[in-house]
Amino acid sequence: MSIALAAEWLADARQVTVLTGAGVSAESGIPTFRGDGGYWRKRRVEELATPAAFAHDPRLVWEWYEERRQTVAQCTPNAGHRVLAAWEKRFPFFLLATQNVDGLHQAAGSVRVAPLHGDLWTLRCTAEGTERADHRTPLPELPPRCPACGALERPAIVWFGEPLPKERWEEATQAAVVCDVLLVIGTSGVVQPAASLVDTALAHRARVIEINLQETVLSDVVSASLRGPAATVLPALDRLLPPST
Ligand code: BJW
Repeated sequence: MSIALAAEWLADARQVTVLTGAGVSAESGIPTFRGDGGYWRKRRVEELATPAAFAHDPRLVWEWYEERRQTVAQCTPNAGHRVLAAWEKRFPFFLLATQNVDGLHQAAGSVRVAPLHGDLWTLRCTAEGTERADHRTPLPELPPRCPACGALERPAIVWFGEPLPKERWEEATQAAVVCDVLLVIGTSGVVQPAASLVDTALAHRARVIEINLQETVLSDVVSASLRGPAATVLPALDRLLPPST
């Protein structure tokens, strides 16, 4: 698949939807979940990001998040994030559904964002369900406690076995239904239901373009795959588009 053809599809598109994963932030210095370096203290994400893991050892789970908060706090958006932020002004309809919790799309200027898996900087009270933003890292107390009632707080993140935020998910699904092009960037495509946006878009005759360093479980079903780092491929694609009016 040539990048020139992908650029032609994009140039013809009015409605563009994007699904991003950890790979889009890799070049900002944030490790991905799977593959090399995808483990934390020899544990897989599937063992840490669950309500059961938190109930069993909230401090351990919080230590993982604390480490990630410290990493992310030092990272800035890369050229891939910036191109996607610019594209929301280019296309008449644009939605960026992200599985990432790092906030780098928003930091790059993206507004039309549907965060499917939550936010690293929001804490939720396990007793009352109230949420508050807290950007301090390290947090003064680990695990943190709700300032109002003293109950344990958890990260406001979607763990395995938990439903995605209803409104965000509906928005993303609708955007996959109506789009001309779905870009799937830097995700292994193994986590559901986010990955099913690809099937939804294909079922509604969209062209689906994958951008990834390597082949994934989605590569056989998408319309086209572009191999390479997102922070290089996205600017290259952008340069091939006609000037926006
Ligand atoms: C680059 C690059 C560069 C590197 N440039 N590319 C159907 C079938 C089977 C299972 C299920 C199913 N439906 C649901 C499930 C269960 C489960 C699931 O999917 N399990 C599978 C793992 C088997 N899903 C759930 O439980 C979800 N909830 C749910 O379904 O609820 C149903 C329900 C309904 C009603 C009531 C109750 C329940 C929730 C899923 C939550 C996922 N959460 C996590 C962790 C928390 C977030 C956090 O702490 O950060 O989200 S898991 C983790 O994986 C994280 C990510 O967002 C997510 C996706 O990972 P991602 O982004 O794809 O990263 P990687 O590392 O996998 O891949 C990186 C890619 O980038 C690679 O391909 C690299 O090659 C590439 N790359 N550098 C371009 N520079």
